[in-house]
Amino acid sequence: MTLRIGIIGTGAIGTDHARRINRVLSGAEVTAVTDVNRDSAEACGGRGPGAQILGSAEEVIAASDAVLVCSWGTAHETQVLAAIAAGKPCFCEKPLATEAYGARRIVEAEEAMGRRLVQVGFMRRYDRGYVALKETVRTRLGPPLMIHAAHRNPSVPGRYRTPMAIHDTLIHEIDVLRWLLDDEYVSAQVIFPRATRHTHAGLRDPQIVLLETAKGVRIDVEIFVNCRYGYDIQCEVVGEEGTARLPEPTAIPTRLGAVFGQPILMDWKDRFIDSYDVELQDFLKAAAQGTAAGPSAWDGYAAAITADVCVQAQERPGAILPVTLPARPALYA
Ligand code: NAI
Ligand code: ISE
Repeated sequence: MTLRIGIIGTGAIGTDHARRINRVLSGAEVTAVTDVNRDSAEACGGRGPGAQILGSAEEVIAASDAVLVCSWGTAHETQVLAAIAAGKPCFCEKPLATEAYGARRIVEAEEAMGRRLVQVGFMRRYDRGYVALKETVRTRLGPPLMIHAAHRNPSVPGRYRTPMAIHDTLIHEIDVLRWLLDDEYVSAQVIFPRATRHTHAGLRDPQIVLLETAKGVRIDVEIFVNCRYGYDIQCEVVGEEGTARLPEPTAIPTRLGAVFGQPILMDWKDRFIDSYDVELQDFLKAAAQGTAAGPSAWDGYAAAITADVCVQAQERPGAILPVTLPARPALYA
C-alpha cells in the first residue's frame, strides 16, 4: 500500500521533504499540500503531479493517511493536535511547540489516545556522525565531563529574533546532547559576548548557552547565526579517558595555488541531507502501522521546557536558572 502523505507548510523544508518522499524514499506519495501562502503551495516543486492543493490543515489531515507539519513553529501545536484528534500519524518539524505548555498539551492528547502518533523532526539523532559519537562516548570515553559545541549559520531571515536562537536553533543541541548523554538538564544560563555588526536591533548575536545536566556534565554551546562563512556544526565531548569530536562532513580537500583547503557547506539542507532521509523513512515505516517512532512528543516537550528556561535566561544574562522536568509518562518509557 502506498501511504497518502499530506504536507502542511510548503516553504524550504516542506518542499525538501516533498521531494524526498516522492523521489528518494519508498512506500509513500505526497497527495495533498496546503500553505497559508497559496503561491508557496503552487511553487512547491517536489509535491508531484498527483498532489492536490487544499485550503486548510484540517482538509489535508482528512485527505491523508499521515501528515508532515512543516509550517512555522507557532502553528505547530494546533496542527499537531488536529492530526492526533483525527488519529493520523504526524511528523512535526522542530520545535514541537514554541512554548512548553503547547508541547504539554500535545503529550496529553497523545496519552489520551493511548498510542504514539507524533515524531518530532530532531534529525540529528539519525546523523551518522552523531550516532558514531554517541557510541564512542558510551563505549570508550569513560564518564563524560564536558561538551563544547557550536551552531553557526551564515545568516538568517529578517524575521528571526533573539528568542529564535533558542527555540529555532539551539533546540537541535538541546535535544541531541540530551540524547547523546542519556541525561537530563538541571540548569541553564545565557551570556552575550560582543555583538557582530552583521546583526540588527532585534537579534543579539552571538550568544553562549551554558547547560548543566543531572550527572554534572557542563555544556557550552555557541550560537552564532550571522557567522557569514558557512553552516558549521561542532561538538566535542570531553570524558575521563579522552575526547571525541563530531566528524566534519565529507568534502574534497585540495592543494591548489599554494593553499591547502577544504570547502565548508553553506546550507543546513546539505549538511544533514542523509539524516533527513533516514528520519522520514523511519516515520513512513511506523506510519504504515498507524503509529510513530523516533524522537517523541515527550522529547519535544523536554526540549521545549529547557528552551523556555533558556529564553528566560536570555532576559537575565548571567543568571543560572533551574530546569525541572516532570516525571516521564509510561507511554514514553
Ligand atoms: P519557511 O518560512 O521557508 O516555510 C514555512 C512555510 O509554512 C511558509 O511557506 C509559510 O507560508 C507556511 N505557513 C506558516 N504558517 C502556516 C500555517 N498556519 N498553515 C499553513 N502554512 C503555514 O520555513 P522553513 O525553514 O521551511 O521552516 C519550517 C519549519 O521547519 C520550522 O518549524 C523550522 O524550525 C523547521 N525547520 C527544520 C529544519 C531542520 O533542520 N530540522 C530546517 C529548517 C526548518
Ligand atoms: C533552521 O530552522 C534549522 O532547523 C537549521 O537546522 C538550523 O541550523 C537553523 O538555525 C534554523 O533556523
